[in-house]
Formats: sequence, C-alpha cells, structure tokens
Amino acid sequence: AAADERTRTGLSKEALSRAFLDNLFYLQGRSLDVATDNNLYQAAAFTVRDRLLERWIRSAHVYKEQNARTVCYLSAEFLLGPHLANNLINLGIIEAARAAGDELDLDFEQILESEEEPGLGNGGLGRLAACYMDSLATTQIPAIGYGIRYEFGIFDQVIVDGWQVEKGDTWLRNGNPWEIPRPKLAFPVGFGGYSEEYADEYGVVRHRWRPELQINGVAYDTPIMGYGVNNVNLLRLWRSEAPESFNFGAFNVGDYYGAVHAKIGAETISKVLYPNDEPEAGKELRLKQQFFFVSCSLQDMIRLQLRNTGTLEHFSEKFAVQLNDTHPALAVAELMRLLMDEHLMGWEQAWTITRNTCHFTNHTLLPEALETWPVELFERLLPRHLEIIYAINQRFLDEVRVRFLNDEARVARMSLIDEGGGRKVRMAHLAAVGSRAINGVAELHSELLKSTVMKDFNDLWPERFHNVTNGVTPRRFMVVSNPELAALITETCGNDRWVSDLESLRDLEPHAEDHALQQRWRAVKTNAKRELSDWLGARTGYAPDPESLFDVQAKRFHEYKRQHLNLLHIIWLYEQIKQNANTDLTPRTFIFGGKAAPGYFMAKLMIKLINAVGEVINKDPQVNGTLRVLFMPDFNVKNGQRLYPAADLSEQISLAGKEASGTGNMKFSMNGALTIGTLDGANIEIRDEVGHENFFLFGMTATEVQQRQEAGYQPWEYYQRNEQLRSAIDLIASGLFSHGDAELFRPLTENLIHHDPFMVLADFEDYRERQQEVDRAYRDAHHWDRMSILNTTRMGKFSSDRSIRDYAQRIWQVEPTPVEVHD
Ligand code: 26V
Repeated sequence: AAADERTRTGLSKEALSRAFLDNLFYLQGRSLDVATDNNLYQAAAFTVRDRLLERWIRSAHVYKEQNARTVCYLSAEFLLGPHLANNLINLGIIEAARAAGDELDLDFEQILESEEEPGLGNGGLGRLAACYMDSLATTQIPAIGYGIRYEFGIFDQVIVDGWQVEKGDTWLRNGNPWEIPRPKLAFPVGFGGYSEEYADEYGVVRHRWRPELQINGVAYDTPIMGYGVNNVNLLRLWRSEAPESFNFGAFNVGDYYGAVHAKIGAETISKVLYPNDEPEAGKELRLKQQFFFVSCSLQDMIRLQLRNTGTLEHFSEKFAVQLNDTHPALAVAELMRLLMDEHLMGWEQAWTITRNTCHFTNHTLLPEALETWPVELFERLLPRHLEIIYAINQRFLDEVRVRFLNDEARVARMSLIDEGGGRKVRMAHLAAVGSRAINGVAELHSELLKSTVMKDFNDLWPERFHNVTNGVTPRRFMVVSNPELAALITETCGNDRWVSDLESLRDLEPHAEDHALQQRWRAVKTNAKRELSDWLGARTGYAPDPESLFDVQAKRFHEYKRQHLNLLHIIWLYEQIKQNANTDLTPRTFIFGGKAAPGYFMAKLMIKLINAVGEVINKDPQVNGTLRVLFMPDFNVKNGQRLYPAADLSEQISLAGKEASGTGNMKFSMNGALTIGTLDGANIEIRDEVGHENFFLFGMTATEVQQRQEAGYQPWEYYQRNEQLRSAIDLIASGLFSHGDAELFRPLTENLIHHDPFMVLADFEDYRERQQEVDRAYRDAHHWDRMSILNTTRMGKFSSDRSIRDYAQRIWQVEPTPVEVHD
C-alpha cells in the first residue's frame, strides 16, 4: 500500500485520497474547507483522468506495435453523458473512491451529481455512438471516434406554463477536465474557390482545389476506458479556428474588422449542434460542419498511416471507417480528393481504397430525414468534391446501365443527383456507392431498407447489405444507473461476469420463480421509484406514489413515436373515473420525458397537451391519486439514468415500420420494465428474446400498415365508429385542458381526425385493450415480478458488446488487441 500511495496513479483508497487532495490544491488552489462542489468534482475528475492516461499511452503503443486495423467511427454526434461515474466503474475503483470520499467526509453522490453532461447529440443516433465507444474499448478493438466538439450541445429544456422553452447548453462553462486539447494537431479545411487542372512534371494531368478560404480544425482528445480491461481508446473531436495567417493577412491590407469578422466565421463552424429532426433546407452551416469534421478526420488517418508505413498503398487494411448515417458521407468524395489531388494517386487505386475503407449505417427510413444538398450549394462550397461526385456518378451509372439494359428510370432513381425540381446531391446514394457494406440497425429495419429506400441498390449489390441490431452498454445503463439492481444480480449469480458478458444473465433464469428473489427484486424497483418520486416531487410539485405502476415514455417527441396515442388512453381512463367513481383501476403514474425540435410545432404542442392534461387530472379530487401524469423536464442521459431503474412499464408504441430500432426499449427492459409495444424496430427482437408471454404486444404489423395505407386510410371512420376514441378526442377539442380555449389543441385533434399520418386511431383500440391487460397483470405481484426478472435476464443480445462483435466480424474484419499493463 505504501508503494501504491507513492505512485501517482495507484488505485487504492489511500492513493486516490492523496491524489484527490493534490489535484484540489495544485490544480485549483483549494483546500477542502473552502472547496465548491465544482472544485471537488474537478479534483475527482483529474484524479480519474490521471489513471486513464497511462493506460491510454500503453494502448496506443500496443496498437502501433501490433499493427492492428483501427476502426474509425465517424459521427456528427456523440451523446456521452457524464463521464465520472462511468470511468470509476470501468476502472474498477468506484468502491475505493467512495471509501476515500467517506474518509474525507465528502458527499460522494453530490460530487457525481455536479458533472455537466456533454450533450453532443440529439437522441438515439448520438447515444448509440457513445455506447459503441464504450463497447469498442471493452471488447479491446482499437478505435478512434471522430466528431465535432460543439461549444453548445443539445439545448436544455425547461417547461414554462406547460410549454417547452429551450435554453442554451453551456456545458463548457466550468471547463472540461476529460479532454486534452492538442493545439499542434490541427488540419486546414478549405471552402469555396475553384478547381483547376494542371500538368505535373511528367505531363500528367491532375486536379487541384484552390479554396477561397481556409480554416483550421484543432483536435480535442478524450480517453475512453474499457470495462475490466486496460484498453483505452480515443475520442477525437474537432474544433474550428481561424488560422494565424488569417489575421496577419488582413492586418497587412489594413482590414482589421474584416479579419475579426473572418475569424468569427471560422469559429462558428463548431459552435452549435443542429437539432436533427428539423428540415435541412438551406442549412449551409450544417454542410460546412459535415465537411469540416470529415476532412480533419481523414487527414488525421492519412497522417497516421504515413507515419506508420510511409505509404498509403495499404490504407484500407489499416483503417475501417464507419459512417454513422449520411452526415459524414462526404468522406467518400474527400478521401478520393485527398488520395488523388494531395497524394497523387490514380483514380482506380484511390477508388479501390475508398471502397474498401468505408462502411455505411442507415438509421431511418423517414423520407423527410434522407439528406440531400442542393447542387448549387455544393458548387459554391465544395467545387472539387462536386466534380468528384460527378465522376463517381458517371462510372456508377455506366455500371447500372450495363447491368440493367434499357432501364433509364432505374438510372434516374439511382443517380447520385436528384434531377427533379432543383438539382440535389443524394447523400445516402453517395454513401452506398462508396461503401463496402451497408447496414440497418434492427432486423425489420434492415429488411425494409432493402425492399424500400435502397431497393435498387440491393438489386445491384445484394452482398453489400447487412443487419447489425443495435445494443446499449450495460455498464452505464445498469451498473452506473442502477447499482442496487446490479448488486442483487451479482450476488445471485455469485459473480459479476455478466457486466461484460450479458448473455450470462441467463444463469439467473431458474431463480425467476424464487419468491425470496422476487421480493428483493421488487424492493429494489420500489427504492428506485421512491428516488425518482423525490426527484420529480422537487421539480414538478407532484411526488408520485412509489406503490403505483410507473408507466414511462421517454424519447424525442415525434408524431411517429405517437406520444399522443399514450395520451388518448390516459384521457380515456380519466373519463372512466369521471363516469364511475368506483372504477377499479390499478393506480398508475404516467411519466413522459423528451425534447421536441425547436421548429417542430406539432411535437411542441404534444408536450403542452401532456402538461395540460396532467394539470387537470392531478388536481381532480375525484381521481384521488389513482392517476398521475407527470412530465420530466430535460430528458437527457443523466435524467434517463434516473428513469430507467424506476420504470415498471416501457412505452414503445411507434407505428410499425417507422422506428428503425429504438434503444430506450433496451434500457428499460434491462432494468426490469415490461414493454407495451408494437412490432417495430428492435421491439420485435426484444419480444422474441424475453418471450412473447412477457411482452404486451398490440397494433398493426408493418405489412398491415402498408396495406392499409395503400387501401386508403380514413381516420375519420375510426373516430365515428369508436365511441371511446371519439369522446377522448372531443374532450381535448372541448377546451377542458386549455381553460376553455377550444382552439389551442385544434391542430392536433384535426390532424388526427382527418390525416393521422401515423395511424394513431387505427391502433387505439388494440392499445387500450392491451393496457387493460397490463392493469390486471400488475395486480398479480408474483407473476409480474417473474416477468420483470425474465425481461432482465434475457437481454443479453442487446448489449452493445454483441453489436460491436457483429460489426467486428461481419463488417470490419478486425480482431481484439488486448493491452497488458505492467507495474
Ligand atoms: C431525422 C429527421 C430529420 C427530418 C425530420 C424527421 C427526422 C426524424 C428523425 C431523424 C433522425 C434520424 C437519425 C436517428 O437518430 N435515427 C435513430 O437512430 C437510432 C440508433 O440507430 C435508432 O435506435 C432510432 O430508431 C432512430 O430513429
């Protein structure tokens, strides 16, 4: 212990305590008696970071020595959530740290609480990238996550008078102890200007881009620690800056204000994360962001390859690039440009390398979400890339013509350029043509991808299509967020192997019948509900009864996710109580959480309606606490971690065919919530795993949805035919929830009755019936607890470790590279 205490990075309680006090004093000039919460948090964070750094250096060394293929995960979003608790768990020192804290008389939980989370993502796609970074390190695969270091992440949500109000996210306000700025590691990124041909010294015609303007991307590195291993991978986020020359150049011509203006323009690029479910039209800055981080990342990979081997010939053997949706699809054109124009490679060789390096994941089939950029914008911002895209397209369409004779309609459909009404570049087509593998994120979604939006591509290259079902990390979403449940599982299993081998939870199955375990299982759940209740009570004024059924829907607000279906059922229940005071209902607390894109009117109106309904129901003495409707403000990773452990029922009620996978569904189920859900996305696979008898299924299948759509869907008919449905909708329209204002929610009710694009009315009756089953099932505690236990024990498939192993074997062809640490 004495030796350990002397080393700067020991893992014992004593070493941690010493280091913590040192970091408090030498980095912040504070002693314990005057330290603020933030001082304490920073000291703890630096203490942990010091311990990551030596493993990080070691990992980099081993990876280089072994010459392993590195996975580069290119993503415009990484929704990381708080680092501290997660790193303590992954390092295996949370108990030692807690003990050290106790000895210093510190409030350990309070220190964890004071971390501002980096919200550098919108929702599922960004959080998936973060889970994958955790699992890449845990499964010991050399990897770099590349993205953008937004100064402002996703907005903070506050609820004012029931409405969502957005507040700027200032996550960097108190500094970020986890990142290491690398001011010397910077790459130039061009914009605008023109492309020109020239003859090189051998008379070979080449191209070069003469950008009008150059900015710099500077690297900010965050170490990502694997669980129970010594591997530490790298998350490298780029921040945009004006190059030095910028200022001097302008100073020389005397245009001081022009120079300042240009500097601001350069820094704007990494300033703010776009809320991604808003239409893109004209979002020039977003295209700039995409090119910016793609170019920096590829230049960085090329630098590494030249440093390690002196040539780019074997680039694709050393790097596997994964494109997280189309946001980084420009990588295809930029890698071609770098290889040909900057490194003087011929087209064929450059194309072979590009096609063997890139892989593409699609995350949504919603037509309005498929990215296209006006050709005119490309021409202005990225003239050389447009040329390259045209050249790729010409060769590609020739291939299509030869393969499908006399089918110009197909050629037009597949072209990288949409020629209809204002020419546009189709980013999904660019990504598909330039990638060796294309995958969807759940079985159903991958099948629909092949049969709908990418059908033509599947006809041409069926061997390129894959499925990799999403997963989530059990470290953050079980061990960190639900320590009591984790402890109970570990005790019952006799070991904690399950944390990095989630399939081994199956060992617990025989215990599902055990009444003693059921009782402890229920006690853990009730404690989590009590904690959530206290938290909600302090923020909303209503602390729900922990004995009631906690029914939770937490996800971004979107019509396809159908928060309004949930709400119509709640209103129907309310009417039952009003009509008959003796209605026999299981007491329930409905909890909603989620953000709406700032420009998405319908989504914001749904939030207002939930709060308005809650206002009436929660106050109604006749309801007498049987129903509660609460809105958790600012649903983010940190608040999600409070929610998942406390849920009894998970609402996964999207219209079949619309939710590509969903990942919240997995987080709830792992924590013992039962699901009420449609046959959509990963719900289907979750139901198959946990057993059909342990899942509340309702609604049309994707095929039925399609048939109904084709037959001509008339929501009006459901409204007229189903009295219960009609009266719920009419109650909203009556103004009961809007102080008599019959106009406020009209856009919602009218849309449902006359358009209902996501078929809420068609699925209502089945949903209501299944909810009645839930009501009955919850009364049989033994049976419910048994189902709850089985939901957790059968979630092995949905660990992101399994997803990453699938990618490693089927897509990237990479092997684990273990890292030893010698003392
Ligand atoms: C973007 C847009 C843009 C235009 C308006 C509508 C709209 C709707 C959604 C999106 C986001 C698309 C990308 C995305 O976040 N997809 C999510 O990815 C998760 C991880 O694979 C998956 O679990 C979710 O089902 C999927 O929605």
